Amino acid sequence: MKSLNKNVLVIIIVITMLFCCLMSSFCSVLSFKYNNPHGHEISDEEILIFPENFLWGAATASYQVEGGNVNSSWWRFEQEEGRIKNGDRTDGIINHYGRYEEDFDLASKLSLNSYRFSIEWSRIEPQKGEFDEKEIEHYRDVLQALKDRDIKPMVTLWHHSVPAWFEDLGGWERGENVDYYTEYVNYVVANLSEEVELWLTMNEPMAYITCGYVSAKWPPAKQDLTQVPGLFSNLTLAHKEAYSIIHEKDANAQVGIAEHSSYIVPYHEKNILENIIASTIDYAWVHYLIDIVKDELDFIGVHYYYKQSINLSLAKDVLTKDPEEIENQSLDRAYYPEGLYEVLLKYKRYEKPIYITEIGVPDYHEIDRNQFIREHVREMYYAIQDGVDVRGFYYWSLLDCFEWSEGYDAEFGLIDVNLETQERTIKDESWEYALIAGCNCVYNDEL
Ligand code: IFM
Repeated sequence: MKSLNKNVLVIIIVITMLFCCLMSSFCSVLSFKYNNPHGHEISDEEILIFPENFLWGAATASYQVEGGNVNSSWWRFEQEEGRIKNGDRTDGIINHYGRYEEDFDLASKLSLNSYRFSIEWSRIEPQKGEFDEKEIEHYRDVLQALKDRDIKPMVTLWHHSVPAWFEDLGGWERGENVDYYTEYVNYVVANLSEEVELWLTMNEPMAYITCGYVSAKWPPAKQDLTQVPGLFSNLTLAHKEAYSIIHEKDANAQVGIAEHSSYIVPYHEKNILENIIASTIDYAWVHYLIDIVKDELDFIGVHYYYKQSINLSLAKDVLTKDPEEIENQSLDRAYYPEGLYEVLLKYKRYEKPIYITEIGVPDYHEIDRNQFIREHVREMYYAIQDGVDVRGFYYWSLLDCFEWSEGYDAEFGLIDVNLETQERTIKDESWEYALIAGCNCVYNDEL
């Protein structure tokens, strides 16, 4: 009976997804035909000013910056031959765990008033049911160090890395394992909720599913599409449970989820099929999940990095890297600031506050980070003008860090970290962001 129920549930989820995708595509094609809402008017103000109390921050994730997370699934993975580019390792490299005070001093120099970071589940609960007080004390110290500098924390409870024991028990594949996550969340929230108002229950669940179970570039590195519906329903359930736990402890807390949203468009604007595929992927990748958890969301965390085009005239790589887009790429990413405006407008329908919880560019590429940030901030300004309630912007990332299977090849940081000496230096290309954060405004260079 139990397994019958589970199968029925999976079938219902798949049918609902397909139905929603089709409806969304249909509506989007209609709007493409009759009301193409592309772009915005350019302001004639020289300086574009943001709402009061706007949060200007930077983000990191525990596994990518701390080092020494020996009980994580990722630790095991990075020791395996050929998993990480150049055989890069995390231990003793960035060491934010030991140097967070210094890093926050630099964040203050950059005029940041907020910092998004994640708690490492595998530190807090290194073995099933064993909670490590010393580690929760560490994060209490981190929060205190932020408070001393007037930097508001945004805390992610789970950012890609899970304890190895959790993965061994089947991880997010098994519905009953959601309870392990809620026990961990209970423990963290009971200990830290007095110091935290902004929580993210999880980071980019769809990226976790895709990289862990489709491309198999991340642990548990399984290519197994049959797991996808179950993972999806377990993760959305985990979010809902965490939402309730946080609110039971603190009714004023603000709880969100961080979503990876690229700007997906038809390569040929008038090609109906490309339009349908683009909006179907957009719906399945981002909005389906939000539709399911929207009653348990106080805000939405939006990540925007690049544009992707659907080009059916290509023999392969239909979700394309077109030649003129590649020109602007690193990590196979096509930068397109205007896409941020379009993506934000799509979130307007939920009528929830939005924080841009990640946006960033690595620095091995020609793109000037000052310009990159200025242009994206400007697009965010226009989205606010057009009614999207954006309340904060977090650059990814504060520090150069471990870019998962890409190792240290992609250095996104506002702050350079010397990988041998751990010495920190604010990059020249980060100062414009400091100006923006300091004045709560951006220079309008489109005039
Ligand atoms: O480094 C990642 C982060 O962990 C999740 N969002 C995208 C970033 C850059 O690729």
